[in-house]
Amino acid sequence: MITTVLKHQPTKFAVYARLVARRHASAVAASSVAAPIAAATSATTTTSTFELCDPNPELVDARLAPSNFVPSLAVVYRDFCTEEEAQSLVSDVQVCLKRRRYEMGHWDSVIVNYKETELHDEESIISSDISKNLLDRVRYQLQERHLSHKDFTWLPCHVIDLHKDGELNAHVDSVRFSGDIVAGLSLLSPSIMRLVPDDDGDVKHGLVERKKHEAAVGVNWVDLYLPPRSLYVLADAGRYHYSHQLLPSGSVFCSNEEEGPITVQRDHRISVIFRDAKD
Ligand SMILES: O=C(O)CCC(=O)C(=O)O
Repeated sequence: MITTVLKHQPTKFAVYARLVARRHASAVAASSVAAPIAAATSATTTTSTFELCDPNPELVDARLAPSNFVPSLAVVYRDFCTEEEAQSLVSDVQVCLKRRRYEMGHWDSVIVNYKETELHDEESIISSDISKNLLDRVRYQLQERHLSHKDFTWLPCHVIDLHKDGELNAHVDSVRFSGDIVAGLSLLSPSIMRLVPDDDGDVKHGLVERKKHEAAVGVNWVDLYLPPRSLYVLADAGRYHYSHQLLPSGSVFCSNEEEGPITVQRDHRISVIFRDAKD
C-alpha cells in the first residue's frame, strides 16, 4: 500500500523529431540477469515521431549519495506509458512467460522466484501495434536523452517477471555484452530500486562477498521509486559503478522532508529492460 502520494506530475514538452529507431535483428539465447549472453549484431531502422519526457527528480532519493553522484546517472520518468499501453505490453509478453515456471535459483542467487525471456523475435512476439509503438517510444527516449552522443545497437529487450515474493539482489550487469545504459519499464507493481557504489564494476558473486562489500561501502546509496508505468535509466557510472537491487516489500522511500515517506508494497512485477550493446 502506498501511504503517501508523491505530488509532482511529469512535465513534458513536445519535441517532435525524426526517429531513427534501431532495432535488433539477431537471434540470441536466453540470459540471466547478472550475465546476459545476448548479442546484437545488426540493426534495421524505422522513422517515427514521439514526444520526449522530462525526468521526475522527486522519484530519486540521492540524499545519501556519494559526493560525485550526478542526477543523470539515475533517472526515473513517471507515467511513461498509459494504462492501455501497459496492459497491452503485459498481455503480449505474458504469451511467452506463461509457458515458463518461476525459477527459484540457488541459495545466493541474484534473482529468486522469477521468470525471464528475451524478445529476440520481437516482431512476432509483440503482436499489438500499441505495444510496438510503446517499445519504439522507449527506445526513442533513451536514444535522444541518454545515448545521443554515440552510435550504438540495441540488445534484444529482456523481460523479467518477478513473483510477489521474489528477490532481485544487488548486482552490476555484466559488461561482456551490455553497453552504457540499463533502462527498465516497470509494469504492474511499484518497487524501490537501490543503487550502492560498487567500484569494482562487476558482479559480486556470493552472498557473503556482497554483504562484505555493502559493509565496506558504508551508508552511501541512492533509491529510485519505480511506480508502475515508470521508466528508469541507469547510465554510465550509474550502470557501471553502482550495484542495483530491488528492496523488499514494505520498504520506505523518501526523497525529501516535504514529500514525506511512502511505504512501497511490492507485488507481482514485470519489467521490460532495454540495453545498448557493448561498443
Ligand atoms: O527488473 C528490473 O527492473 C531490474 C532488472 C535488472 O536488475 C537487470 O536486468 O539487471
